[in-house]
Formats: sequence, C-alpha cells, structure tokens
Amino acid sequence: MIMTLRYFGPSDSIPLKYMRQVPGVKGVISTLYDTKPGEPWTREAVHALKTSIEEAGLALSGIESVNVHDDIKIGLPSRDEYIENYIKSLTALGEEGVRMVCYNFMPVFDWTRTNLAKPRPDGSTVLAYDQKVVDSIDPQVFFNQTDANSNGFVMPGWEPDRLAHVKELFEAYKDVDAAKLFDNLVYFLKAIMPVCNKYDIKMAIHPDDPAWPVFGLPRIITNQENILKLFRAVDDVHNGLTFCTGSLGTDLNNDLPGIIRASKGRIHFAHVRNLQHFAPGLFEEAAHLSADGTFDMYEIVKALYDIGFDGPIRPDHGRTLWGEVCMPGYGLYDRAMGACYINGLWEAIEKSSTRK
Ligand code: DNO
Repeated sequence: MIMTLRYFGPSDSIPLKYMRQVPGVKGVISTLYDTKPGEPWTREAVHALKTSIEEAGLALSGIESVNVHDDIKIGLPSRDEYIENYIKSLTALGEEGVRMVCYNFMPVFDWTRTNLAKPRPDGSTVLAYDQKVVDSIDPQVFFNQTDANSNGFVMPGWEPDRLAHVKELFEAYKDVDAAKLFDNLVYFLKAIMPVCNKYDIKMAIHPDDPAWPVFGLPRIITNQENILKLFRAVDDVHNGLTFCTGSLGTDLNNDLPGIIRASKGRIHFAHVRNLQHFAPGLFEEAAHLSADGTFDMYEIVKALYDIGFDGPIRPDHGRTLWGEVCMPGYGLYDRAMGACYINGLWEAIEKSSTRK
C-alpha cells in the first residue's frame, strides 16, 4: 500500500511540506479545485498540480474526485456530452500518468453528517450523524447549516454554487429510483472503460455515506451485495472500489473485513477511519485507534494486507484537536496520527505474516 493524505490544493490550510513530514506518507490525493463537475480537464492543469506536489517531494497518487455531473446520474439526454467531457478529463490524467480516480454516484448530497463539531469525551470535536435530525429538517436548510458550520472552508461534495439550488436538484431526481440510478452508473462506466483501459486508470467508486437513502434520495453503493453486483455489471478491473470504512461502516450489518475479502482485486483505494456507534442511525467519528471506536482496525488492515492491496490508502476524517482551526475532519494532527497508526498495524501484520 501507499500511504497518502488528502490535499485540498493551494488553499489547503496544511502545506505540502507538513504532509511530507508525516512518517511513511509518500503521496497525496488531490483534485483540480477550480473546475466544476462536467467541465473537461486539461493536461496542462493536471501537469501543474502534479508538478507542485512533486516539487514538495511527494507523488500525486490519485484523484479524489473527478465529480460526475448530475445529468449523468439522472440519465438526461445531455449525459453523453458530459461523458465525453469526463473522457477528456481521464485522457488528461492518463497522459500525466495518474492511475487512480475516486468518484461517487450519490444524488444531490455527497457524504452527510448532522454535526460537524460534536465534542468527544477527550475534548476533541468530530463529525457526527443523527438520523432523527435528517428526518426532521428541510434539505435546503440542512445544506445552509452545514455550509455555515464548516469554518469557512468549502467541504468536498458541498460546493455552494451547486447546492444553492437544492430544490431544483431534488425535482430533477424525482423519477430516479435505485434501479434507474444503478443503470445510469453502468451506462457511464461502460462508456468510460475504453479510455480507462487505454491508460490503465482504475476507477474507484466511493460508497454512499451513510449507507442508506437520505432525504428520500436513492443510494446504491451501500453493501457487499450491491458492490459485487456493480463489479459483475461492468466486469473490468478498472471498475473498482474505494473501500471506505467510515461509509460502509455506518451500517453495522456490513462486515467490513468480509467486504474487503469479497472485493479482492477490485479495491483500488482505501479510506480508513473509526466510528463510534450508539444506536442504529446514531454515530460519531472517533480516533483511528480500535479502542476509541466500534471497529477492529487490526482486522480491517489485515484483510487489506491479505488480499494483496497495493493501492493508495489514507487516514480519513480526523478529530479536531490541539486548537487546530481546519476544515471539519481534515486537520493535520489527527490524520497524521491516523497515518502512523495504520502504518504501525501494517508493519506488524507484514512482519508476522505468512503471506508470500
Ligand atoms: C468525505 C469524502 C467524500 C469523497 C467523495 C468521493 O470526506 O470521503 O467526499 O471524497 O464521496 O467522490
């Protein structure tokens, strides 16, 4: 595996030179923050991003995300034009040697949390989720609230210009049920597989977070059955998964190490973090350490090791602590500790393993 951190480009509050100081971090995962979903990327822009990262002694280990335009998810006639643009973006990435692209297929909202700064007993704050809040709030109010609480940062998936029109977006998705959304995903993947094969770009879909419908919108990448169904529908190694513990782990019915083993060969990127569950639909994020939350992180990392996972991995949302002012979930301190912890687990597993 290649240990990485997520880098939000030149406006990230954490400079690349700090990321490089985290032991074992070899690369970053980033994206072009000045492009909108649906716009084609240019090779020049990718080259500039890559060069700035390499100058800091790190590699551009993958993209998170090349966002998929809503028209593709909804299945509108205009999708073909947006797919053409997506192919142009993949071509620019392929020519610059980028081989892993994370994306999601969630309608309207990306990941959803109801509190961006819930205090933990240790005095840090974390992102938290309470289904009761989602069930009782208007989506536009929910977006405005999330945006207002993000410490002035634009959080991934919560771009204000797109989400200023939540009502229209809901209207546009009104006839899209889970089956239709899945078909639209397959249509999209089939169209981009040739360019992925040409450049060996591994697409890694991010699971839905949380792993069930929110605000009445369908969600389709939620469990092992759906993930394997997607692999079968487009049976190509370039159609793969971002294995995200924090997203699949929102549903306690999901056996995380089991999903990893069942997805052998198709996991191209991993997000590793811990959650603490209190009741179904009520959880908060925790330190990466197994003992701080609900998941057995050793078993998760061991499963990744056992399947021969060799892609980029990153610690995911961290706690906000030690007075750091940062984008919720994406401060330096707790993610740095998360990276070290995952590296420690990996080293111990590797040295005691019989896998050859
Ligand atoms: C949240 C992230 C997601 C992820 C996208 C991928 O912090 O894990 O926003 O980047 O869903 O497209």
